[in-house]
Amino acid sequence: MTEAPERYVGGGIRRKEDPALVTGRANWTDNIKLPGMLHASVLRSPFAHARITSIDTSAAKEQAGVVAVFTGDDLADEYEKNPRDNPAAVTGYDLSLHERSQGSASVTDTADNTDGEPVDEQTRTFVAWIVHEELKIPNHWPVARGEVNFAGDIVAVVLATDRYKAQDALEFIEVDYEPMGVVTDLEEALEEGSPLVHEDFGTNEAYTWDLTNGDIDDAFSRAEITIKERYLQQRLIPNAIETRGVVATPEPTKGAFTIYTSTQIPHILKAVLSSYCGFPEQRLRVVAPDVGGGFGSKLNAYSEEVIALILARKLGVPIKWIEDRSENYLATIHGRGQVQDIEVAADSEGKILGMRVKLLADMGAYLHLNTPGIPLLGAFMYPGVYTFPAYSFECTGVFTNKTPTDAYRGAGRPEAAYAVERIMEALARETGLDPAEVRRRNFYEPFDEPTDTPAGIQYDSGNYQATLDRVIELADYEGLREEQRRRRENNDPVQLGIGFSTYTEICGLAPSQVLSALGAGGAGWEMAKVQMLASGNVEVITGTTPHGQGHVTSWSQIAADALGVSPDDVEVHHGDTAIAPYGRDTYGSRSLPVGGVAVHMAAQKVVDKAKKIAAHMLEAAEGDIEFEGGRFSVAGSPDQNVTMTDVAGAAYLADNLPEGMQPVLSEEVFFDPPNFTFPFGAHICVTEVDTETGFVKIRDYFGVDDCGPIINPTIVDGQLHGGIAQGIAQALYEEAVYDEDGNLTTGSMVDYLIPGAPELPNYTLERTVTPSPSNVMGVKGVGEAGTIGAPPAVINSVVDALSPYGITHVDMPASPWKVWQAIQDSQGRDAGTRDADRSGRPAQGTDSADAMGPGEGSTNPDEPTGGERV
Ligand code: MCN
Repeated sequence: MTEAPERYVGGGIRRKEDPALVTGRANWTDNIKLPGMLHASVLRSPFAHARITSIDTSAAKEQAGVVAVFTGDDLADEYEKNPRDNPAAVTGYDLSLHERSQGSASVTDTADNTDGEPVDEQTRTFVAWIVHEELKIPNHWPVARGEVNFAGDIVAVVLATDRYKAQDALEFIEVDYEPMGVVTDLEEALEEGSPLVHEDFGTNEAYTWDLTNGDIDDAFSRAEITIKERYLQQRLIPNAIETRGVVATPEPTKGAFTIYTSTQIPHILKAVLSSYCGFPEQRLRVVAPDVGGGFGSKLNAYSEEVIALILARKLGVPIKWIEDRSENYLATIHGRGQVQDIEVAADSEGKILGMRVKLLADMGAYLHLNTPGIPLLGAFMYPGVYTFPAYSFECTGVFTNKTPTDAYRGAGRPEAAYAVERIMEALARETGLDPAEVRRRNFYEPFDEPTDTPAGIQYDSGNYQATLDRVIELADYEGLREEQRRRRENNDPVQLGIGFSTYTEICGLAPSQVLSALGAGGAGWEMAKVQMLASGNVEVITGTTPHGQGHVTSWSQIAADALGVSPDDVEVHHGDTAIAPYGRDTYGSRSLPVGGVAVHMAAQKVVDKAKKIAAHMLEAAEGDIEFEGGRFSVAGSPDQNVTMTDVAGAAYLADNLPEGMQPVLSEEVFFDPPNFTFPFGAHICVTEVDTETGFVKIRDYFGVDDCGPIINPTIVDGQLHGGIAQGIAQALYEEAVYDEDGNLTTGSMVDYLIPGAPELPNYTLERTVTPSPSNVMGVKGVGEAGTIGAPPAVINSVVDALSPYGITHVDMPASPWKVWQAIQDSQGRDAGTRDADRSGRPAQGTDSADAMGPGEGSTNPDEPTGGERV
């Protein structure tokens, strides 16, 4: 690892972003007001699946302030004014025009529009991650044509002089729908005779993808213990503070447009919109102003962005659309939504011999940018921190009449960590080993260079024992077990649970070749430009797009240390394709291990050039020049020196540079790492479970995480706090529930429970540092780590508290109802043998016999929230 000067890196300097954010001086998309701007509002389908038989917009057009109303058919010719020969070659993505022959050849007739005109022969889609050559890609029109496929699909757009007038006019649009069969359940969707989301495919199966490594059948035939479990990953709704919003405006240059949008991916979006709408890419500028969070949901190209752009082009005026919170719940992507069948084979000592995983993954009604690829980010992570000889994985993507799914913090990896960490508990139970011990028996030995995994990839570095040992110490594990024993013996109505999670994850999304091999379109590099102005002050231009992660601060620290200046002298520019034409944006905890490292490398290049100039100025050999604290001096003669500022001035004036050297100090780097990074950690969640009410309180939460060397400990703590909070939210509170007609019944924050500060504990966090060989700084990402580590720690804790009842599983979210019902069920089934009192408490000395069997008794179909859980 290259040594970086340690002045600011590693220090918890305050976030430079915050003064503007906390004093109302941030520039959100909704703050943008442009002359002549029209406001768009969209009408959304109330049906999850229906044919549109007619749309009458005449009354809406008569409403005060309304300028225009458009249906899907009205806009059908607007998307692609100047079709490009090969969008994929230009953007790195093959986005908008997939041949419609995939999956089924006889499909064009069903794509007729309502006027009976056949639509073009190509599929219009936002999907970029083509996981499989047989992937079925449905037509995804920004405004529906002929058919709606989920409640929330856009059926018409109103443009008016203000947002309220546009919204009011929606009520005057008359749409006749002919309801069609609805499917919301993943298993039902695959049954013969199920309603089809896209009839032309003849199936709801979007794809099946598999992976096998080692002799999996042999592993299971040799095993003394086999365990099979089914876990459910409920759907989650991402809740960024700022909802989505977009302003598209024509620029004075003919044919040029700027789009301001609340996005995580201005660069990728530029390529997508250019391709989808047939815009010359060089005339499109995408700006992500201040963005109030995304958590993966803004890692997408959305219909409303296309609508704003094509209408700005059609009418020649700025068009603005701002999402309200109800729309956010319906129409911004959802996360998770999987049925996980997992099996392990082990010997009697608890050593794993093999693992089989079968997933059903809910795609929802359409494929968004990465929808089919999200479960595959988990495919490589089910083995977790455990090494064993054989592994098989199979995932089937399933269409349902629900909001499309895509990346939500962790994206595929929380699902994997949950399944493996839950089944490790089952293995501990089966072998009678302590949960910590069964984990230790299966850990890798500590390693600091790439090491093969059961899934056929290579982890970069790891020391899982160290994090587990430390978290056990930190939590006083022995003391906790002692307290648990006391409570059990005293028949305490509030039982104590201790839950482990030892996780790793794949992040720092990166190697272009690997991403390409997975069908994700490649291009995992990141760009950074570092330029010293004549004054010696610094500008950093980055291709990352922070929306809460503090890159301005972190990148300032990195550049400041390399260049010997103060972070206050560094300005970081991001999120504007006119300033940073190249970039691969922010997601997959990639920004530091790829983009931050690129900043470091570019700054080093500046120093290297400056050193040559300094040598020239000091009339010394370059090899004799030392650089420290912003000063170049001649080795052994410290008085002979020039400052970095002197050198920057000389480079700018260019009147006395070494022969042949170009002026100014400005260096650009494109960094494409050789591997991902794999942060890891060990968490212990301590819960108090009220056996009379089913209420779960998280009493303590301990975490020891390792994301390599730290740039800013305050930011890392913040990332972990937020991430763990989101993991706890999945474990105990949040769930998107649909009724059988495909209505989202948790359509507001009243029904969709987001925990606030009172529900969350104080976290006790520490870190170990295991540098990654994937980059010169040794850093690993941390943005999703908490969300990945937390859910199994919480559920393991709840189940641990309930183990005297023989309860072996409670599905997420472990609501008071589910916990209470699990207790009732366990007593009902075991009434003859269990000596529990009427309050539902376990009797003294009750053992943890498996009354319900692994995976059984965990779903509670009578739960009052009702609806489809996955
Ligand atoms: N960091 C550090 N030292 C490390 C690792 C990280 O100081 N060893 C710092 C970095 O310098 C950066 C921050 O932690 O300032 C996060 O870096 P990284 O782990 O590279 O993650 P990204 O910046 O790529 O952020 C993406 C990640 C993801 S995928 C989601 S989802 C997520 C998250 O970040 N969404 C967020 N954190 C979020 N935080 C906020 N406030 N809002 C969101 O929407």
